Amino acid sequence: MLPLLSIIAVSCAFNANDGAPPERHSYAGESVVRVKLKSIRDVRLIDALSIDMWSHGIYGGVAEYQVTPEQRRAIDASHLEYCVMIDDLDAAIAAERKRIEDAPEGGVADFAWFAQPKDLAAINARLDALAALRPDIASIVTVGTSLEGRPIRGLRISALAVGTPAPAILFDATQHAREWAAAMTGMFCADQLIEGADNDPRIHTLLSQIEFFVIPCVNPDGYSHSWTTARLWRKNRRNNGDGTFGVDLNRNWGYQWGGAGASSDPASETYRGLAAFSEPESAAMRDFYNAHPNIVANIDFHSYSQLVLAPWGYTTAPNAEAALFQSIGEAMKGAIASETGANYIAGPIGTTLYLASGGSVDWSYGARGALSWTIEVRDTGTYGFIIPDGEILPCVRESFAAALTMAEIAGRPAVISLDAAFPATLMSGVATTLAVRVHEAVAGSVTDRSLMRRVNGQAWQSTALTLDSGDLYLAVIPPLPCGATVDCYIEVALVGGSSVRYPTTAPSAVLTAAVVAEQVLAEYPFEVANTQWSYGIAGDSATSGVWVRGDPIATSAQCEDDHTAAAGVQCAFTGQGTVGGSAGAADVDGGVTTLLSPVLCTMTAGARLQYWYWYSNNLGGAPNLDEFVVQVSANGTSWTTAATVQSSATAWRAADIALDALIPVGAPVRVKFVAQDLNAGSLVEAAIDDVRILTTACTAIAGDVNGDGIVNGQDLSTLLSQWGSSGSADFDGDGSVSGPDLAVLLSNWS
Ligand code: 0X9
Ligand code: ZN
Repeated sequence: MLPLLSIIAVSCAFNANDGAPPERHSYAGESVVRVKLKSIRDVRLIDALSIDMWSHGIYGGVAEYQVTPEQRRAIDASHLEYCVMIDDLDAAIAAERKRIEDAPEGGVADFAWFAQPKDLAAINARLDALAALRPDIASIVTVGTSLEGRPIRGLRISALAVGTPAPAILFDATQHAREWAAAMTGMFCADQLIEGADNDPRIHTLLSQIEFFVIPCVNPDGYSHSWTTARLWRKNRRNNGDGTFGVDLNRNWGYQWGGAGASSDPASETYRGLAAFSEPESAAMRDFYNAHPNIVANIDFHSYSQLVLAPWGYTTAPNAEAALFQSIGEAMKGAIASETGANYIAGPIGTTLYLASGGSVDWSYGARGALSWTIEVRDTGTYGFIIPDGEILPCVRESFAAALTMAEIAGRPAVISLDAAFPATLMSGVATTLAVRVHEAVAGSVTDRSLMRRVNGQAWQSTALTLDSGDLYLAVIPPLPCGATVDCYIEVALVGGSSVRYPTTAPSAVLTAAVVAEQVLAEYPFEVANTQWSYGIAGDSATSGVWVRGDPIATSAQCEDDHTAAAGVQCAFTGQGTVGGSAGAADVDGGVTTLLSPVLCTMTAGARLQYWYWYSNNLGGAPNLDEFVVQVSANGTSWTTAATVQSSATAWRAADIALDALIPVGAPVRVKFVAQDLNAGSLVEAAIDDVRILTTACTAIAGDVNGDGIVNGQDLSTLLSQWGSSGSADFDGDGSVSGPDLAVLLSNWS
């Protein structure tokens, strides 16, 4: 934080209301309630019984709504369950105003500037002061002019001279006026980038590579209005000509403008405007993007809900680089958690929040290819837009941590990510293929893409990635011996000789996996009869749908094929139906039916039970009430539940259960699968296939003195150094390393 003691708020030269103070909008008697949304009917009801939605609610969750006293009485009379977040909205707003008025004037030392929200004049004054403080790295940019004539201002921050070819990153905030915490976040980003320019090595490096633009208030008219007149103003200040004001700037951008989650009603808080980019504020931002084709990434800050949101907003369909977005989003979420411990959720807008078309990040990514996120900062609804003073600093700190992490990953000519987490273990003896995304932010900048690997700490080896499709490349780790440890990283070489790596700091940070072997202790694919398995046992109460083994005949609830259609046709399932039978044909009725295994193996440390299952219970008179239970036993008499399934699917699903906590080592392992139709009658169908018990331990190889899974020169030299005395190479245990030990080693030479 910079010691800008000389800055005090200056009066706002562009305030259209320079004369008499405007009359404040009264929220008298209004409150904010959090409503439990148990059905789609609840969502519709509360929409009708509220004046504004503060956060979005989906069926099954909770959301906050602003309500009048009449609406609250109607909610009281309804079946809706709610609790009160802000009982007296006017009082909460007045208390916030008083805190701001009482704050020490010009309190700008240390973090004090971030102790209270700041109005537009204070924001503009501070932008000027920051530029004046470090003219070598910071300069004012003016993006354009708002409808009411206010400049939309920000800072360019970089150690690079203007015009130097480099990727640019844009942080912008406050498209929505009332989201004051977002404006503070933008200001903190600017402040910290400048503050850390010389003394924070991460920031120093970033400023030498990237041109940053920070626009803390994209909607200055609305922002002013939220300070002077209506605290909860969201949109810009367009006079819609029908008595209503305001276009939602974040519904006015021109990518899929006019789609879902935006309103054509001028009175709506999500009014999209008459046309894409009809508003001077969004049009100015578009022009700014177009004037800076080097913008490769963006964060658009909003409040509230604690979300890191990626495109798309206009559809729930994933974008072509969804995996890349998710992995960078998760990195931001992690940076936030390590800064303050706060929990944010990372995901695409459409599936994490709601559909919202015409948003800035959809345009930024869709029309410009920039990796763009919306971050909804604090809180999760306790105070909502009226963020308590003490929460501003942690809020902006964690958001800046996310911004910095994003810049380090995405502010490069190429961006690397893995589709799935790097595996902790690899199977020995088989190649492992990793799906790697290489997003070329600056086209033509990449010369080479490779997987770097080293086994047991030896020399690094390189293999080229192969192109699959789009930005997806495949990296193949060749077969490795059991017991080995492999370190990997991805390296993308750039024109000019520099490179981008994943992890970014490789090889000081690497991706590490242990190579293990799968040992199957027991396996039953149900293809051949095994009379030791019991299909229904004494004490079962089902009157139909008892377990059988065979080739199932499908109904709309039961499978037609076993799991491994290629390797056979048989599985265990609950009751054989007839061709063309109804959904309820031979389903489980009247009670319990049990599929019981014989002793499958002796328990070994680390053993896992794997099987494929089919379970459907969402049809019939009382759907979704029953459960499928899997139990294991160490003695055949007492049983421990290893898994229960309530969710229904007409598909085979895999299960993988660690047995360590369930069965003591050395005990005989038995398993049973229990399908049941209890209480009210419903339609239950289950099937089981490919039951296996396995471990992932390496078998010791005789002669492998250092236990790295390979018998090679290292083992030989250890053996020779122990020649004639006792030691780890005394395989036959005769007290002396000698000829017979050497013979063992050579016979197992890898
Ligand atoms: O609805 C919005 O515009 C944002 N939420 S807010 O509560 N701050 O209004 C979410 C925006 C998601 N981003 C896009 N749809 N582009
Ligand atoms: Zn917003």
